[in-house]
Amino acid sequence: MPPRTLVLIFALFVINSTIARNSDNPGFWVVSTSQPPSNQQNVNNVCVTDLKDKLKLHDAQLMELKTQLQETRNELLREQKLLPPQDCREVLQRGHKDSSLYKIKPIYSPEEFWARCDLTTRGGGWTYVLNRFDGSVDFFRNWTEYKTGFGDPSGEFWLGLEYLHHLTDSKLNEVLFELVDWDLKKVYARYDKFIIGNENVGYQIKAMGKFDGDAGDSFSQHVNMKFTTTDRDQDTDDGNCAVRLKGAWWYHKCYHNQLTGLYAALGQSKNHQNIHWNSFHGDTYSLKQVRMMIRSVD
Ligand SMILES: [Ca+2]
Repeated sequence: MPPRTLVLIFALFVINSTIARNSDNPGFWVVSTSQPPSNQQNVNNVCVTDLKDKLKLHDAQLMELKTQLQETRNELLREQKLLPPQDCREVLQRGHKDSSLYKIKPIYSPEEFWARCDLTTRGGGWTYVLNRFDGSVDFFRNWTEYKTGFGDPSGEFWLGLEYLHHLTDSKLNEVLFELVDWDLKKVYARYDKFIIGNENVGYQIKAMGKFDGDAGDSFSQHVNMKFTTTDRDQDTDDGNCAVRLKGAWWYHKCYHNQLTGLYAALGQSKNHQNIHWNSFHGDTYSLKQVRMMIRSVD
């Protein structure tokens, strides 16, 4: 018998004597050790648990990578203008100059929608939330209408709480209020952060940033408040502020401002049911024009 064959036979003998079929795990071949089988099984169990943990971690990392890939893909498509801009700031960044209506789609919005953009005020890039200037649209509406929006985006209108949530959820936003009295004096109030929660939390104001402006701060008192309409009372008052004040808002008990109140000429206070901003003419002065707009800052 050739020496190489003898070596192979010896090697097979050694391997065969050091490997045994594990009776508890018939699917596995394990190296024999001097440890009792129970210890070996413990070691195996620890290994399996460790592998499962690693698989879970890898699955989570894979999901994260998929999300990043999708976002990068969307970003590229937007850059190539194959996807609508996310908001009016992106409309401005794409080179548009006309303050008009544009189709937008925030990242977390399931659908695209028309938005009115102001591309000139204070650097431009603002998405309208509310616009009132002649009383042509009735703002005394129910929950569904405030959720989905109403009015004419070219005229007086309310964007809709659902869209406002998607916009502020997708990017960090600031909010601007512009107020005009009957002498055409214009003032503003700006807050450098504005986040609206989803419908499950009543479109609550989750965050409101630092104030600046010459209108005075009459909104930060409303932070953490949920939205109240005639048919959904979520304010902190014993009654329903929307019913009493003929509007709908993030009332507390009840207001420091109300931009959805009744439209009325100067002096017609209508029991505080008019459009007002307390630190600008108080709550018995009905403002002539009001705009509420948001702009992404990141
Ligand atoms: Ca109440």
